Amino acid sequence: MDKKQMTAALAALDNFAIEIPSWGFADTGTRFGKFLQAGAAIDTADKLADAGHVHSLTGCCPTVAVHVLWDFAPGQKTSEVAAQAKKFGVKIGSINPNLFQDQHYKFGSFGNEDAAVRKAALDHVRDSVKIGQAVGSRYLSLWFADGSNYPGQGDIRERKGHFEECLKATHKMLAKDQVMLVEYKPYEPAFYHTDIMDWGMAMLLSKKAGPRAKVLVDTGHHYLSQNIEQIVAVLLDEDMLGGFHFNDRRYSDDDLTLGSIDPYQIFRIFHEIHKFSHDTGKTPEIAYMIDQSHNIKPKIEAMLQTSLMAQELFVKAALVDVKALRVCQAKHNVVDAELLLKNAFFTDVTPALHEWRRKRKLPTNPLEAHRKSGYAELIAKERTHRRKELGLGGGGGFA
Ligand code: PSV
Ligand code: MN
Repeated sequence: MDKKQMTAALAALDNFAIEIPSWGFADTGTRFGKFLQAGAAIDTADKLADAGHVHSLTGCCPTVAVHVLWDFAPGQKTSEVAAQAKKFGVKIGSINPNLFQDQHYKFGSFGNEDAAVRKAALDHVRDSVKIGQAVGSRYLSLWFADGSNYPGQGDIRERKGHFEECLKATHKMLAKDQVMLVEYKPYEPAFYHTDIMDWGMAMLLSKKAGPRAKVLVDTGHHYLSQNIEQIVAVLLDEDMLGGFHFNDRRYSDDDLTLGSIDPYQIFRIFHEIHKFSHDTGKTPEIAYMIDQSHNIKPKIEAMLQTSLMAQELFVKAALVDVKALRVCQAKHNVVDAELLLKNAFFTDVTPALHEWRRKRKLPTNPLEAHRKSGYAELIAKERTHRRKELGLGGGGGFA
C-alpha cells in the first residue's frame, strides 16, 4: 500500500462499524436439527457478554441487534438489558419485533386477512418501538414471514393494502429520531408468494409509510445471481437505502460467514457506497448489521470472521480510484475500468488494518487473540454448569 492508499484506508476504517445480532450467539439450527455448543449463550446477558467480547477484540462492533421475543423476558425492565449491554462495553442497536413465531401468525401478521391478528402485530410493534425509545435505539428493523404457500391461498392485492396501512401506522409510532427499516425476502417460510418479495416492493411500501422508512438489504434474500450492488446503487440514488443484513450464501438464506463464498460481491456493494459518497459528497446513513446464526462454526469465531472480513472488504473498496474509473467509463475503456476494481480488490490491506488496530490498542489478529484469551473455554465450562443447575438441555459438544 502506498501512502495515499494508507490514508484512504485508515479514514474508511474510522467510519465503519457493524452491528452484531444477539441471535448469533445462542444455539440455533436448521429445520433438520440443531448442533449444540457448550459455549452457546443461555440468556440475553450471555449474548451481550459475547458481543462485548467480540467488540473488545475488533473495535468495530459497538452495537448489538436484539430480537424482542428472544431477548426481553415478559415484564423485564428494558433499562436492565441496556445496563447489561453497557457493562459489557456495547449498546443495544436495532430492535427486531418478532412477527412470525406466535401461532396466530400462521397466515401472516401485517398482511393477515384477520383484523385481530393485524392488531396484535401492531401492538407488538408498538411495544418494540417503546423498547427502542427506552434503550435509545435508532432502528426498528422489520422483517415479515408473510406470504402464502399455494396459488389462490391469499389475495395478493388485499394483503398489499393491509401492509400499506400497518406500515403507515408503524411510522406514526416512531419518535422523531427513530428510523424503520423494511426488509424483503422472496421466499421462506412462504414459498408461493411473499408480501414483501423484493427491494422494489420494500421501497414502494417504505415510501408510502413515511420519510423515516427505508429499505433493508439482507444479502441472503435474493434469487441466485441477482446483482445486489445494482440494487444498492439504485436505493442510494433514491435515498432509500437504510441498512444491511450481511451474510453469505450459495443457495438461499444460508447465513454463511461474510465473504466465505463470494467476497468480491460484498466488495462491489461497498464500492457502490464509497462511489456514491465520492460523487455526491454525502455520507449516507446506513446501518451495517450482521444477520447470521451459526450451527457448525464456533459462534464467536464466526462473528469475528464476519466482522473482520467486512472491515477488510470495506477498506479494499475505498481504494478504488473513482476519478480514474469515471475517465475509463467515459471512454468506454472496459478493461481498465474493470481492472481498477480488481486491483483494489486484490490489494493487501493488512498493513492498514494492523495500523488501525495498533493505534487503538487492539490485537492485530483478533481471531488469534480470542483463541489465546481462554474466553471460549471459560464460557463453555460456566454455561455447561449453569445449564445443569437450571435443568436445561442443550449445550452439547465442546466448541
Ligand atoms: C429472516 O430470514 C431474517 O433475515 C430476518 O432478518 C430475521 O429477523 C432474521 O432472519 C432472524 O434470524
Ligand atoms: Mn435478515
